[in-house]
Amino acid sequence: MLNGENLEPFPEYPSPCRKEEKMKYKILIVLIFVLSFSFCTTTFAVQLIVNGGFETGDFTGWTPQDPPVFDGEITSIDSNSGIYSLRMGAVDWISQSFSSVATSGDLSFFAKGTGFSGAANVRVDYSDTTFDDLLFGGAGVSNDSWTTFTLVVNNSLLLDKVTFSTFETDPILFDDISLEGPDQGPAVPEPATMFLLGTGLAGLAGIFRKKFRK
Ligand SMILES: [Ca+2]
Repeated sequence: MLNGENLEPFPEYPSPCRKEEKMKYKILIVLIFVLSFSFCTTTFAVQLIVNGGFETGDFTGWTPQDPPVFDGEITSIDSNSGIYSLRMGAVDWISQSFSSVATSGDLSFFAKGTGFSGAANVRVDYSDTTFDDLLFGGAGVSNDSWTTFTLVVNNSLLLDKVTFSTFETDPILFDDISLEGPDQGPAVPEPATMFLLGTGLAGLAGIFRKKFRK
């Protein structure tokens, strides 16, 4: 009697090919966990400078010297990267204070003279207590090209502010100012980030699982 209700389903025996697919799936899951772990243990340095490339087109994050002494401006005439840079004239200064305080960090920036004779002089102050005088160009070397400076700030002071000053009568341009604080240890993603990461990985695992089952 051919009655569908009485027919026993064929038992499912795993084929060697199916076993191999399951093994691939397990390896994939292990890889995902390893990648997740490395993501969670990566250290990161905090960028302390806001608007270091001046790409907001204004002085956001910065405190310029009080006008009318300050005749600097954000200009789109020239830049090291992006559209804008900071142009400062004679005896101008601009500073930025940080909400987070660090004891050391790597300060880097680009500066460019405007082709005047002699060396261009730029002063960088840290927290109003120490400074570096930097010269570029001069003695047959033009200052009319973007020059990069990297200063390792490492002192016992609390670093909460940097100031850039110019002393030339001709303008000097600044761009891409960056101050990275010390490594903050393992990155701890926010719960929302972890949720997105988790659902993304689960989705990825699902896609591979379906693929392997085909
Ligand atoms: Ca820029």
